[in-house]
Amino acid sequence: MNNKSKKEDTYYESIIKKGYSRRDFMKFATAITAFMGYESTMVSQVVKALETKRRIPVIWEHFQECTGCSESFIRSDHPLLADLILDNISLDYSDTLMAASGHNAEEAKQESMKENYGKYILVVEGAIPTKDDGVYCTIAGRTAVDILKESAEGAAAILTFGSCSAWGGVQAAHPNPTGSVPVDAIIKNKPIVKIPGCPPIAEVMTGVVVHYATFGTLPELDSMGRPKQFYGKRVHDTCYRRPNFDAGLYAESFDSEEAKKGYCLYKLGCRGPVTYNACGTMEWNNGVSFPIKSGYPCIGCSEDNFWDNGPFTERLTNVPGMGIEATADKIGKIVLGATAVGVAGHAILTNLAKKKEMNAAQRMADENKKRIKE
Ligand code: FSX
Ligand code: SF4
Ligand code: F3S
Repeated sequence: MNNKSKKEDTYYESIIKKGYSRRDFMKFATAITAFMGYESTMVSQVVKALETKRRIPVIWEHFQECTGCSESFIRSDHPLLADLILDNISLDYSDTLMAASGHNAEEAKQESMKENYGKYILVVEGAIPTKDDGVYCTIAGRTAVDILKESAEGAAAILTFGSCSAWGGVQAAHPNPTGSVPVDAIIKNKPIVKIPGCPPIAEVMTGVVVHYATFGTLPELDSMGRPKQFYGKRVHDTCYRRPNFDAGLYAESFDSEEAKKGYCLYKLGCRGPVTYNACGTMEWNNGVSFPIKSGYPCIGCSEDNFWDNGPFTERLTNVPGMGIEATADKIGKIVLGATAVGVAGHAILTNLAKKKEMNAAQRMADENKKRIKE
């Protein structure tokens, strides 16, 4: 941490110094290109950037949160990536992940912020309580509001990891007793990238950090400040149960045969149709599964206000913007319960013409079931 010789190395140099081979490096470059959401044709550009760019310091603040976002982040499934993020990209300060503690840690942060003024990335996890002068979250005797303002001042950009720092999170749920707000309610003069999810997918978080580290620019954002490559589609658009939704095949209870067969979980409350996230394509734990694949409906954990949109097992009455490929920008801010296309109407398939479609969907559900078993 805060090691000057490391700061002078390019990413490539530091990777080689760690004892990795050129071949390892190339594999790594291919993996992070995919994490960033790019096609494999971008690998050579990523290689070039890693060969020439020097590390970017990261200051990582934790406020009102459960630390699930850090837990998710450190499970990025690539050893070299973990090395790069946790060491060479360097967390100059993270009160969860750094080795230093107490006064030493606070001094290291001050030193890094001064030395890297205008250049470091500020990662924020957790919401910021504003009620009663911010007393509901203090670190080293200072309020979260105070600390955030100070660390934001010299930041080149701010990444809000998790729905808490992006939207306010569960702390801001009605009646929001501590007056919790997201980062952009306090910081108005810095580029802010929102990476919501409770927690976000590990590869999405690392993808955004590595994007900035390799290209020196922020990824393209949607109108709500989320990177388009990860939040451009609804969970519903990439859900493997989608053919069953389209065919009107819905599970009626959690323990039913239909639920196991891969029938759609819409009637069990699934928020996939109004949730923008990459769970359907990237999945979790190195692509092992995601809530819907594990048999539980999406609760919309990456959406603003999701905590007040329960009960989660109650089905949505209406779903706006049912076109596949619909993006958040096209639909505008999604409000659960907004009027547009009534899913309930869509669901009722009784005529014979639909029978064929249902049989085809049934076959697909069986194949999915087989896939899940494998
Ligand atoms: Fe919030 Fe992250 Fe949910 Fe938890 O730190 S987004 S409560 S997973 O951990 O901030
Ligand atoms: Fe998948 Fe949910 Fe959409 Fe059904 S409603 S297809 S389970 S995202
Ligand atoms: Fe969250 Fe829904 Fe994905 S609950 S983890 S956005 S499937």
